[in-house]
Amino acid sequence: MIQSDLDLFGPQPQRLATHTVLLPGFALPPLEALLDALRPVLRAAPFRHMQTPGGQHMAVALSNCGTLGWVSDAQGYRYTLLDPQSGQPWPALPQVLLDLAGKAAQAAGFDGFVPDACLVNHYLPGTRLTLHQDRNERDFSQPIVSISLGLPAVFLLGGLQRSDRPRHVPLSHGDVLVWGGEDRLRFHGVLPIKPGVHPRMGERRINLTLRKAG
Ligand code: MD3
Ligand code: FE
Repeated sequence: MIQSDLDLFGPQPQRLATHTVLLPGFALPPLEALLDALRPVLRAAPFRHMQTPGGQHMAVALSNCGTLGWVSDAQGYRYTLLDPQSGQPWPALPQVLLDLAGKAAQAAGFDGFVPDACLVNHYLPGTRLTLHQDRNERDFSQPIVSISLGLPAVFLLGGLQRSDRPRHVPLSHGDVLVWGGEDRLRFHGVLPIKPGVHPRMGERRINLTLRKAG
Protein backbone atom coordinates (compact mmCIF):
# COMPACT_ATOMS: atom_id res chain seq x y z
CA MET A 1 0.00 0.00 0.00
CA ILE A 2 1.42 3.36 -1.02
CA GLN A 3 0.96 6.37 1.28
CA SER A 4 -2.40 5.31 2.70
CA ASP A 5 -0.82 4.14 5.95
CA LEU A 6 1.62 7.05 6.22
CA ASP A 7 0.90 9.68 8.81
CA LEU A 8 1.10 12.65 6.44
CA PHE A 9 -0.98 14.96 8.62
CA GLY A 10 0.32 13.89 12.02
CA PRO A 11 -1.33 11.50 14.41
CA GLN A 12 -5.10 11.77 14.65
CA PRO A 13 -7.28 11.99 17.76
CA GLN A 14 -8.13 8.63 19.28
CA ARG A 15 -11.40 8.09 21.11
CA LEU A 16 -10.62 5.79 24.07
CA ALA A 17 -14.14 5.84 25.51
CA THR A 18 -17.40 7.71 24.84
CA HIS A 19 -16.11 10.98 26.32
CA THR A 20 -12.36 10.29 26.54
CA VAL A 21 -10.16 11.50 23.68
CA LEU A 22 -6.38 11.20 23.27
CA LEU A 23 -4.79 13.98 21.20
CA PRO A 24 -1.30 12.68 20.35
CA GLY A 25 1.35 15.41 20.26
CA PHE A 26 -1.22 18.18 20.76
CA ALA A 27 1.06 20.05 23.23
CA LEU A 28 4.17 19.91 21.02
CA PRO A 29 3.67 23.10 18.95
CA PRO A 30 3.43 25.38 22.04
CA LEU A 31 5.87 23.26 24.11
CA GLU A 32 8.65 25.83 24.56
CA ALA A 33 6.17 28.60 25.46
CA LEU A 34 4.55 26.20 27.91
CA LEU A 35 7.89 25.36 29.57
CA ASP A 36 8.80 29.08 29.70
CA ALA A 37 5.49 29.73 31.51
CA LEU A 38 5.97 26.81 33.90
CA ARG A 39 9.41 27.91 35.14
CA PRO A 40 8.21 30.95 37.20
CA VAL A 41 5.22 28.92 38.46
CA LEU A 42 7.56 26.28 39.88
CA ARG A 43 9.88 28.92 41.36
CA ALA A 44 6.94 30.43 43.29
CA ALA A 45 5.36 27.06 44.16
CA PRO A 46 8.05 24.34 44.10
CA PHE A 47 7.20 20.65 43.78
CA ARG A 48 6.59 19.04 47.17
CA HIS A 49 5.46 15.66 48.50
CA MET A 50 2.19 16.20 50.30
CA GLN A 51 0.99 14.16 53.27
CA THR A 52 -1.91 11.79 52.69
CA PRO A 53 -4.82 11.72 55.17
CA GLY A 54 -3.41 8.36 56.27
CA GLY A 55 -0.09 9.97 57.28
CA GLN A 56 2.07 8.65 54.43
CA HIS A 57 3.66 10.97 51.95
CA MET A 58 2.71 10.87 48.28
CA ALA A 59 5.18 9.32 45.82
CA VAL A 60 4.22 11.94 43.23
CA ALA A 61 5.52 15.46 43.98
CA LEU A 62 3.11 18.24 43.03
CA SER A 63 2.51 21.93 42.54
CA ASN A 64 -0.42 24.02 41.32
CA CYS A 65 -1.26 27.15 39.44
CA GLY A 66 -4.61 28.88 39.00
CA THR A 67 -7.12 30.36 41.45
CA LEU A 68 -7.46 26.99 43.17
CA GLY A 69 -4.82 24.39 43.96
CA TRP A 70 -5.30 20.76 44.99
CA VAL A 71 -3.78 19.84 48.36
CA SER A 72 -3.60 16.82 50.61
CA ASP A 73 -2.85 16.72 54.33
CA ALA A 74 -4.03 15.03 57.53
CA GLN A 75 -7.42 16.81 57.08
CA GLY A 76 -8.01 15.19 53.67
CA TYR A 77 -8.01 16.20 49.99
CA ARG A 78 -9.35 19.58 48.86
CA TYR A 79 -8.77 22.72 46.79
CA THR A 80 -7.34 25.84 48.46
CA LEU A 81 -6.87 29.50 47.41
CA LEU A 82 -3.48 29.67 49.16
CA ASP A 83 -0.35 27.54 48.83
CA PRO A 84 0.01 26.13 52.37
CA GLN A 85 3.81 26.15 51.99
CA SER A 86 4.15 29.87 51.15
CA GLY A 87 0.89 31.23 52.55
CA GLN A 88 0.49 33.06 49.21
CA PRO A 89 -2.10 32.60 46.45
CA TRP A 90 -1.11 29.93 43.94
CA PRO A 91 0.66 31.38 40.88
CA ALA A 92 -1.71 32.50 38.12
CA LEU A 93 -2.64 30.06 35.35
CA PRO A 94 -0.44 31.02 32.37
CA GLN A 95 -2.35 32.12 29.25
CA VAL A 96 -0.57 29.51 27.10
CA LEU A 97 -2.04 26.78 29.35
CA LEU A 98 -5.54 28.31 29.29
CA ASP A 99 -5.40 28.49 25.48
CA LEU A 100 -4.06 24.95 25.08
CA ALA A 101 -6.68 23.53 27.47
CA GLY A 102 -9.51 25.35 25.70
CA LYS A 103 -8.38 24.16 22.27
CA ALA A 104 -7.86 20.57 23.44
CA ALA A 105 -11.28 20.47 25.11
CA GLN A 106 -12.86 21.85 21.94
CA ALA A 107 -11.05 19.28 19.77
CA ALA A 108 -12.54 16.60 22.05
CA GLY A 109 -16.06 18.04 21.79
CA PHE A 110 -16.25 20.18 24.96
CA ASP A 111 -16.90 23.84 24.10
CA GLY A 112 -16.16 26.76 26.41
CA PHE A 113 -13.85 24.99 28.87
CA VAL A 114 -12.28 27.61 31.19
CA PRO A 115 -10.16 25.93 33.88
CA ASP A 116 -9.45 27.62 37.23
CA ALA A 117 -6.95 25.04 38.51
CA CYS A 118 -3.89 23.28 37.13
CA LEU A 119 -2.37 20.46 39.16
CA VAL A 120 1.24 19.78 38.14
CA ASN A 121 2.46 16.26 38.99
CA HIS A 122 6.16 15.29 38.99
CA TYR A 123 7.19 11.64 38.58
CA LEU A 124 10.71 10.25 38.91
CA PRO A 125 11.46 6.80 37.47
CA GLY A 126 9.73 4.21 39.68
CA THR A 127 6.96 6.61 40.79
CA ARG A 128 3.40 5.45 40.28
CA LEU A 129 -0.08 6.80 40.97
CA THR A 130 -2.50 4.26 42.42
CA LEU A 131 -6.02 3.84 41.07
CA HIS A 132 -8.33 6.65 42.22
CA GLN A 133 -11.23 8.89 41.17
CA ASP A 134 -11.05 12.71 40.87
CA ARG A 135 -13.98 13.84 43.04
CA ASN A 136 -12.81 17.07 44.71
CA GLU A 137 -14.15 19.32 41.94
CA ARG A 138 -17.53 20.99 42.30
CA ASP A 139 -19.03 20.27 38.89
CA PHE A 140 -18.48 16.80 37.38
CA SER A 141 -20.08 17.98 34.10
CA GLN A 142 -16.82 19.87 33.40
CA PRO A 143 -14.10 17.92 31.57
CA ILE A 144 -10.45 17.55 32.65
CA VAL A 145 -7.54 18.13 30.26
CA SER A 146 -4.25 16.34 30.94
CA ILE A 147 -0.89 17.17 29.33
CA SER A 148 1.94 14.61 29.50
CA LEU A 149 5.58 15.74 29.28
CA GLY A 150 8.88 13.89 29.50
CA LEU A 151 9.29 10.17 30.11
CA PRO A 152 6.53 7.96 28.72
CA ALA A 153 3.92 6.45 31.03
CA VAL A 154 1.32 3.73 30.97
CA PHE A 155 -1.95 5.29 32.00
CA LEU A 156 -4.56 3.04 33.64
CA LEU A 157 -8.05 3.77 32.36
CA GLY A 158 -10.46 1.97 34.66
CA GLY A 159 -14.22 1.90 34.95
CA LEU A 160 -16.72 3.35 37.39
CA GLN A 161 -16.00 0.59 39.93
CA ARG A 162 -12.55 0.20 41.48
CA SER A 163 -12.79 -3.51 40.65
CA ASP A 164 -13.17 -2.89 36.88
CA ARG A 165 -10.03 -4.10 35.09
CA PRO A 166 -8.22 -0.99 33.74
CA ARG A 167 -7.05 -0.61 30.14
CA HIS A 168 -3.36 0.20 29.63
CA VAL A 169 -2.92 3.37 27.55
CA PRO A 170 0.60 4.51 26.60
CA LEU A 171 1.14 8.27 27.00
CA SER A 172 4.09 10.07 25.39
CA HIS A 173 5.71 13.49 25.64
CA GLY A 174 3.31 16.09 24.27
CA ASP A 175 0.17 13.93 24.37
CA VAL A 176 -3.03 15.53 25.63
CA LEU A 177 -5.90 13.53 27.09
CA VAL A 178 -9.39 14.97 27.56
CA TRP A 179 -12.17 13.26 29.46
CA GLY A 180 -15.58 14.28 30.67
CA GLY A 181 -19.22 13.31 30.59
CA GLU A 182 -19.85 9.75 31.69
CA ASP A 183 -16.06 9.09 31.84
CA ARG A 184 -15.38 11.87 34.37
CA LEU A 185 -15.57 9.57 37.40
CA ARG A 186 -13.64 6.61 35.98
CA PHE A 187 -10.97 5.14 38.23
CA HIS A 188 -7.52 5.82 36.81
CA GLY A 189 -3.84 5.71 37.69
CA VAL A 190 -0.31 5.52 36.32
CA LEU A 191 2.02 2.47 36.34
CA PRO A 192 5.55 2.97 37.73
CA ILE A 193 7.56 5.14 35.34
CA LYS A 194 10.33 3.15 33.63
CA PRO A 195 13.90 4.42 34.08
CA GLY A 196 15.07 6.63 31.25
CA VAL A 197 16.17 10.08 30.22
CA HIS A 198 13.93 12.20 28.02
CA PRO A 199 15.96 14.33 25.56
CA ARG A 200 14.07 17.56 26.43
CA MET A 201 12.79 16.89 29.97
CA GLY A 202 15.48 14.69 31.50
CA GLU A 203 14.83 11.95 34.06
CA ARG A 204 11.22 12.81 34.86
CA ARG A 205 7.62 12.83 33.79
CA ILE A 206 5.49 15.91 34.35
CA ASN A 207 1.72 15.80 34.02
CA LEU A 208 -0.49 18.88 34.06
CA THR A 209 -4.21 18.43 34.70
CA LEU A 210 -6.41 21.43 33.99
CA ARG A 211 -9.69 21.47 35.83
CA LYS A 212 -12.63 23.65 36.65
CA ALA A 213 -12.51 23.01 40.37
CA GLY A 214 -14.66 25.82 41.79
C1 MD3 B 1 -9.30 9.49 31.93
N1 MD3 B 1 -3.02 12.37 37.12
O1 MD3 B 1 -3.63 14.23 38.98
S1 MD3 B 1 -3.97 12.34 34.15
C2 MD3 B 1 -4.43 13.28 38.84
O2 MD3 B 1 -0.75 11.33 34.73
C3 MD3 B 1 -4.12 12.21 37.88
O3 MD3 B 1 -0.51 12.47 36.55
C4 MD3 B 1 -2.54 11.33 36.25
O4 MD3 B 1 -4.82 11.27 37.81
C5 MD3 B 1 -1.18 11.76 35.79
O5 MD3 B 1 -5.50 13.20 39.46
C6 MD3 B 1 -3.46 10.99 35.13
C7 MD3 B 1 -4.98 11.57 32.95
C8 MD3 B 1 -6.34 11.12 33.40
C9 MD3 B 1 -6.82 11.34 34.66
C10 MD3 B 1 -8.12 10.91 35.00
C11 MD3 B 1 -8.94 10.28 34.10
C12 MD3 B 1 -7.17 10.52 32.50
C13 MD3 B 1 -8.48 10.10 32.83
C14 MD3 B 1 -10.24 9.84 34.45
C15 MD3 B 1 -11.03 9.25 33.53
C16 MD3 B 1 -10.57 9.06 32.27
FE1 FE C 1 -6.65 11.68 38.89
